[in-house]
Amino acid sequence: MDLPALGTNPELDDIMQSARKFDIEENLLDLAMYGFTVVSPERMGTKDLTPRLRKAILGVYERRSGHKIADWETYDGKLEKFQSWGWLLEDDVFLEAIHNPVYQTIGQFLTGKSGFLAGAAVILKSQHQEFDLPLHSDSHGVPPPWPSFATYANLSWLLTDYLTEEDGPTVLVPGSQRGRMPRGSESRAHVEEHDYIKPIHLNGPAGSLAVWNGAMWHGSVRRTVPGVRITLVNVWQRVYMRPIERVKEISPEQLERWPDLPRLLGYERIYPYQNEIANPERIEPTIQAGRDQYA
Ligand SMILES: O=C(O)CCC(=O)C(=O)O
Ligand SMILES: [Fe+2]
Repeated sequence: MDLPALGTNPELDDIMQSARKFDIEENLLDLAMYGFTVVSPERMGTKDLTPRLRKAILGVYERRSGHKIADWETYDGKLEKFQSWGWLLEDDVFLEAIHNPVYQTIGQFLTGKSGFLAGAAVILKSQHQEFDLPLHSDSHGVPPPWPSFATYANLSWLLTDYLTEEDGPTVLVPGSQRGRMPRGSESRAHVEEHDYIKPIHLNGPAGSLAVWNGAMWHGSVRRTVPGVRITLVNVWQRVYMRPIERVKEISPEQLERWPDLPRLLGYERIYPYQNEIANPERIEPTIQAGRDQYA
């Protein structure tokens, strides 16, 4: 039977039909069962996007920190402090990336069609940092028992290779999205042997999209080779949540090129109210999102 064609769950049917079109049904199954997946650069169809995202990131980094990295492949020094959130409206290539249809299908699978991009951060990492990020969950403020659906989704553009442990990859604990926050020494299970927590290293070439349910336990290991790991992190949330980043002005040019930006970035919200509900047409989608986890 062709279930997505039967119209029994219209919100889900749309997502599943897109998934079939883009050949990512197996990725959605990984996400549903294990909590994470990696979509290959070929499937993302973003071959030319990767170098442009890297270039834009290094440009904004230079502007924010005053530090220029001439060659990310060989750079082996210290990275300067920089504002890690608030990247989306800094360069049009970031907006181009969030219009990738494979990316959007996955964001919607996890947070519903009303899900929105709550923030964009950049992580740069050289072997100078000598730091293993403890295992944690990004589902801040969500008490246990956690819902069966994702409240947060992390869609990370891997802009450099994550092929070996030396690259300093993210580590993830498959299945942990169903539980609770890690406690005590559980947070160190990726750097010390642990009897029941078995983290794995994320693996994918530059240009992959790594996606995990935000509830999932993850951290990272230090980088031990020259060069800079470059990651663009996009966090999606459900419509009832508060965005991570402060609302910024979308320029008239950006709005003209991408009229869906206010919706995608979660600017079209019903809450908080001022004196009156200014946009009553926003009420129904929010209520529908409470009826159906894919809405
Ligand atoms: O640097 C990493 O690989 C992990 C980053 C992280 O915790 C996150 O993106 O939420
Ligand atoms: Fe995290």
